[in-house]
Amino acid sequence: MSLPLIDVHTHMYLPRYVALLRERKQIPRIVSREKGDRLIILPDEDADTSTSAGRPIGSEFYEVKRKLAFMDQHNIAVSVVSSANPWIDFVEPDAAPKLAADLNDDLEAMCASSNGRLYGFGVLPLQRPETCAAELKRIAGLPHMRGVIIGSAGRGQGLDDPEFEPIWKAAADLGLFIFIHPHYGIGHELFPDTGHAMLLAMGFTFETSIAVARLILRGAMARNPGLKLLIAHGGGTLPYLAGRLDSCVKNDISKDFGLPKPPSHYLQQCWYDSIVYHPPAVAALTAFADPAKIMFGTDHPFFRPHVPEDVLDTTTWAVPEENVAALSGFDETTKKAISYENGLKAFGIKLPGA
Ligand code: 5CU
Repeated sequence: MSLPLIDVHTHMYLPRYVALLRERKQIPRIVSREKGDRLIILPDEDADTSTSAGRPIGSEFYEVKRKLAFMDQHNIAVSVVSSANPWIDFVEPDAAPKLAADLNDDLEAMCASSNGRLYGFGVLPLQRPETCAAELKRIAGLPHMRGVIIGSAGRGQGLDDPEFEPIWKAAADLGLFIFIHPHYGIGHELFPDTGHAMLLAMGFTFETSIAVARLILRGAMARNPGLKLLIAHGGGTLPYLAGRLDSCVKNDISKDFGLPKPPSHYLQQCWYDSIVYHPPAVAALTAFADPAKIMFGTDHPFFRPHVPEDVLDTTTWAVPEENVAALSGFDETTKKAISYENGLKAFGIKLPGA
């Protein structure tokens, strides 16, 4: 019998957000084409004027019944759903606080009617940082919300933006998770003509790594020891580069970061999803991070299999399969911990029916 799964990295574009993307003429947007709708979100996709720009978007991106069908197909008992990139980054600052609150209420309502199958990470109006602590406080009162998803770029100045300090403090005080996820990627000029592959594999993972490293080096975790960061895609490159980061900080004759502990100490306090695909990568992650802080994820509905729409919900997707297979070398205790026990504990939830 396969183990039940708790999926902590799984996205949706909520219907209110989809309506907004359909109205837009600029990136991010959804365009209707003869062969179906296309979702255009990534920076480089803006330049592509062909009918195959972006990626196909079907209702698996925004209908809750499709999320539940995917979960049933892959033995996922509970999902902690987050809005997908680029969240509300593009929204005018004055409109952002209300839109964030509306989306957070929509997500709570969706989770509340799921019979314990769905929980959520909300969004924050980062373009108005002074409003975020209050929204976090409001979110903490919503029974199915467990934190917020934040893009690695913040509002464009990185996560060590001094205006974000109240966000870290409020999240730590309220016990809410901050799920750090990439969107813009870095190094675009270094990989021309490589489709989405290099941006997603390298640009996204280094974007996340640099954002979290900056946050730590500027002392946000040292100042807020209760801060719970969940870092996407196995922490990008951080579990592998943590020793190098420690050494470079220690040997930097040009700068004293004034950190009470080396960066790896703070990285070891973080939570990580297990979306790294290969056994050696999960081995590196489990060797570095606290094994009680690694949790299964799928990145659904991205990386959709190329099958006709009418069989999609009964098709086995590669990403969950690969990430379950990547755990196969571990003992039963570790497998159980990553598959579901760590998620249950971190988010204070029960398996439905338990
Ligand atoms: O395929 C993609 O573009 C993506 C994306 O944009 N965000 C994500 O989380 N995964 C894949």
